[in-house]
Amino acid sequence: MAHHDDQDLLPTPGQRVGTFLKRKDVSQTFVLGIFFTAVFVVLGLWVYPHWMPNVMSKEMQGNEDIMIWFTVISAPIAGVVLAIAMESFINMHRGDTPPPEDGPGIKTHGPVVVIWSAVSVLFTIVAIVWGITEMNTWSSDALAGSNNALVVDVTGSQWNWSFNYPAQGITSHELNLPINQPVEFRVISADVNHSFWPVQLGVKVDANRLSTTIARTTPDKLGVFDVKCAELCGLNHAYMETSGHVESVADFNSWVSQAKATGGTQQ
Ligand SMILES: [Cu+2]
Repeated sequence: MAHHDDQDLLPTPGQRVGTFLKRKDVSQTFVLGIFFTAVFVVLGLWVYPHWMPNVMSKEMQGNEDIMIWFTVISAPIAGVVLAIAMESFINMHRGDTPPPEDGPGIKTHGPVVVIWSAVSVLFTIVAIVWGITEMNTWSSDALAGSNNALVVDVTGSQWNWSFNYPAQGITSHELNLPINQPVEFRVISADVNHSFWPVQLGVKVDANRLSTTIARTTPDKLGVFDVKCAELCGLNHAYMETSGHVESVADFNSWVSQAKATGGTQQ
């Protein structure tokens, strides 16, 4: 266990940075910091992608990319914080009583404040610029696909979703979408605020009572996706979910004609 004399408790002015870096606890923290950073990079690049929902649209791919890369670039921060915590834990004084007096106050260290602030600003700028660029791509994609977009009117109500396809003339509690065709969800609520979230399609938009909100995406993978409500909307909010299907164009068309044959309303 390290012996702490008064010297250890003194603040560390700039000219003593060299001495500070040579301290055993500091170098141990440094090594632990590198180790934990590597762990978070591995988690971000290889583990998280398996835990996250399937990617069934370009928008979802964009969401996952930003989450993965932001985990990687912020790994050193989490790594260093965890290393300091771990170092303190390893060197804790079991059974000690705390010193009767406080050590000297910690003085502000200019360069540390400047570097810390600059790094935080840089991270924020990366997130903002990345987010805006991504949103811009989405809007221009949506604009390019708006002529042949499939329109689905989505209504949220306590506590289920219903889907109306105006061009096809059908209403259903099932959400079926043809693959590779842009879709425009026009979302509204019949009662309280909900939030329409087709998870694997990578979009989410509020469902309000008096104004229609729009979310656009293009499903590019066949399969099942989850439809959830992402706004606490009452007792059965957690159960306000269903599943949707991305189908081949032929399957979608036969579902539409089947639904029409049964009177235009599918349950
Ligand atoms: Cu809801």
